[in-house]
Amino acid sequence: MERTLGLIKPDATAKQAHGPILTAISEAGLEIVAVKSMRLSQVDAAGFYAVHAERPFFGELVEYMTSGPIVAMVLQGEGAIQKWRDLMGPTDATKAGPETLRGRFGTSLQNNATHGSDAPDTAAFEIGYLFSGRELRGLTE
Ligand code: FUP
Repeated sequence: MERTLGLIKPDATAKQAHGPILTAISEAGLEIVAVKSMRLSQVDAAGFYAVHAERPFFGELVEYMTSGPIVAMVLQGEGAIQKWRDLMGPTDATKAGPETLRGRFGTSLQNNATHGSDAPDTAAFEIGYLFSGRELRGLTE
């Protein structure tokens, strides 16, 4: 069983897309191990996207990711990383088909509605960055 980190980004939560997105995840056969709503600080967002720190779009990406609430999810299943990325569609929402989540809810390369880890090592980093061990075991009160 593989795990991946999924995010519903501020543009999608602003248009109340988290309901249909969670439904699509369940219909795709992915298990939602943990889910929570949060607002990232600038430091949180910069650390999450540290791999992009030298890229020209980094500042705007951090601004956007801190512009409103997000929903963070740990998704589990066979081939969960690729399954979630297939469900999201390509990074650039303007190139994403209408059957994909980015095609349905995203509007641009930056405002692309969702995030998903791209490999097992990034999934482990991203899950650990946003979730504690007790949240993953359902032990929060
Ligand atoms: P993805 O793996 O699909 O999340 O895409 P990347 O890791 O390549 O990029 C991370 C985020 O940076 C994307 F969700 C969108 C944003 N981005 C831009 O805003 N501008 C760019 O030129 C490239 C990526």
